[in-house]
Amino acid sequence: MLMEEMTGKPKRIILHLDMDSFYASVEMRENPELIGNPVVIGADPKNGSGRGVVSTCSYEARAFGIRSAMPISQAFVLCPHAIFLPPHIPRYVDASGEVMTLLKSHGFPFQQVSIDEAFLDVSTLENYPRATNFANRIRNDIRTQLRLTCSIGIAPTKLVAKIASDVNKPDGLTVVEPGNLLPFLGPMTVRKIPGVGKKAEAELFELGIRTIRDLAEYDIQILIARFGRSAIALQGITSGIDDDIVEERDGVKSVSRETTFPEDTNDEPVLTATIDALALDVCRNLADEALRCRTITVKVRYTGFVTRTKARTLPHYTDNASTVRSCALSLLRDIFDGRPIRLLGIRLSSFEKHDTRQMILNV
Ligand code: TTP
Ligand code: MG
Repeated sequence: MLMEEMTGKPKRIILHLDMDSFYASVEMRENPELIGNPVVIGADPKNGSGRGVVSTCSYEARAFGIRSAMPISQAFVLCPHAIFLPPHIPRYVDASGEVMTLLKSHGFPFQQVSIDEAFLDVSTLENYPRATNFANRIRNDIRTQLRLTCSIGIAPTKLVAKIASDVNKPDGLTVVEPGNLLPFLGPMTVRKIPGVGKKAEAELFELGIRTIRDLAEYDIQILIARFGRSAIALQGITSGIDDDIVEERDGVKSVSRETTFPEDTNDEPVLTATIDALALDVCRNLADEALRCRTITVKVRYTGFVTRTKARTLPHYTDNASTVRSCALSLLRDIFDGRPIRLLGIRLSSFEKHDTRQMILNV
């Protein structure tokens, strides 16, 4: 408290969420027969002679020593009976959108940092027990609504929240209150600090710095001489002071709406009416953002969570609901196979900013 008064920095509570074995988990959701097996997503192993790398793998595969970025041939040697699958990126982008929509829905400042991780600034919850309850609610919602698991870290800064989300993976929650920073971080190797790679680690080792505690106790002048001003932030990690705020950095990349039916349905008039309503809804959203789009994607989730998406890119930009509607209906016809549908969605992307000045000049 005293430190906050001195620095004038408000006390913050930051939540970092990272999905567990993300690509592999999405594949397991699509195909539950995979659950419980070592699943490796990446290049084709071609019986051990394959080139390319592992994108990710299930925790069962990790037990064999398989890791992201490892040559796929090595993964094959470690576990030849693993199930090797090629990546289906649109599927993961879609699932990522579901996670991010759920996270954003609570109205806290939000920042997505990669396909499967994001920060929320939950300072307005005021204390750690409330933030912990909120995190458990998110975990539960992701589990029940999206059938995926995640790991969450809560801490006074983004950097520490990110480190925390990683320590109890998978399906973990780690809370680091301000008074616990040094006991939590102190014993960790400096390599745990995001941004400290092999090279920085080796340089720190040369100075005799192995753990974050060593770093915190080291003479800051020597660190600055060696690493420049960035050493201040590096050493400050244990103080809980960090100016890096949670904010959305990118513009809108997509606008989407989806509906989960109260009961799974394959009734065509119901599906058509739903597409009508979704098209109107997304176009209204587009107008609010003063955007026009070129790419329309329809998403269908059948009973049992098998999801299909299909996209079409138009030759021109549009914000017209009936154009979006007819394109979405034709996409739905392409992917609908008659099975009952649990969820139907439309996503618009590839935007241009609607320039009203330009329109007036063009008239
Ligand atoms: P990560 O969050 O690093 O990994 P993960 O979600 O698979 O597993 P963890 O439970 O440890 O968080 O990355 C998210 C996704 O990004 C991952 O599922 C696949 C992709 N990815 C790659 O394609 N190549 C890589 O080298 C890494 C690290 C990730
Ligand atoms: Mg992850």
